Amino acid sequence: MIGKVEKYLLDKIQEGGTIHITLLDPEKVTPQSASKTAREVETCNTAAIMVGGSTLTSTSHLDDVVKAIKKAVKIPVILFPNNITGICRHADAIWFMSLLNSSDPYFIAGAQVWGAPLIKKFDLEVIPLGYIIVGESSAVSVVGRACPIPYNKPELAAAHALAAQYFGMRFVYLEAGSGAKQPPTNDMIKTVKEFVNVPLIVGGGIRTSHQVREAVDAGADIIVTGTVVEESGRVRDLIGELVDCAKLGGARDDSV
Ligand code: 1GP
Repeated sequence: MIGKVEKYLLDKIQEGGTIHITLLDPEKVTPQSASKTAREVETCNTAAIMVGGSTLTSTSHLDDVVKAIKKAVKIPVILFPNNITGICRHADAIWFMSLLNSSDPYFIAGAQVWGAPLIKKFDLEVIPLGYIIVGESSAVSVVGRACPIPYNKPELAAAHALAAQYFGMRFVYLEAGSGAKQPPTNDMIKTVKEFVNVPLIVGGGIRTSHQVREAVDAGADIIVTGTVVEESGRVRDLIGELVDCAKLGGARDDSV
């Protein structure tokens, strides 16, 4: 069943075209810094905050970070877990994600099995997501034991994305890894969009408004950025610029 947060994302894409989501890595923030950043990006019209990273963080720290963000902003907080330790009762929703090109069944369905009862207990909204790692080796590909899909093999990304859709996953995420030298290519985004009709999330290595514009033009429905927020002293300018670019996508009927 489609919950409140998912409906909110779908409506936003339907009405205004591509949306932007800010990713905060709990390992790299304090509750104070997270709430400050969240407030700043909310005023720049980012659509939601995702919380997650590739390394493990203590559950009490994750709790404190999510609670602080929730207190600071009205936009939804969506967990982006790399393991069962990424589940937190204070968030609005969780990407229930399967790393489709992992060679380890734990990251395809194992962690999900062990995490599911906790998600139910916490009454978190679940958004099923097919997660596909592309490009070069990265922290997320190492941790998730994935064999990243080469940038020049878009048809392989499309096959994974189509399988995700056939499994009933309602979003697909093309991930180049946080801080990647190069985001998923336009060709890859375009090819995946030709194959699937679920919303496509693109992230990893996006740092400039030019890159956002390219991803929007290629068909991304959601753009995720994390590193630029962590590294830049001018969060407001940068996110504002990225969000404006994401909006250039305009409303479209084929996105959902
Ligand atoms: C990583 O796709 C996200 O999971 C965001 O990547 O940190 O490179 O923006 P960046």
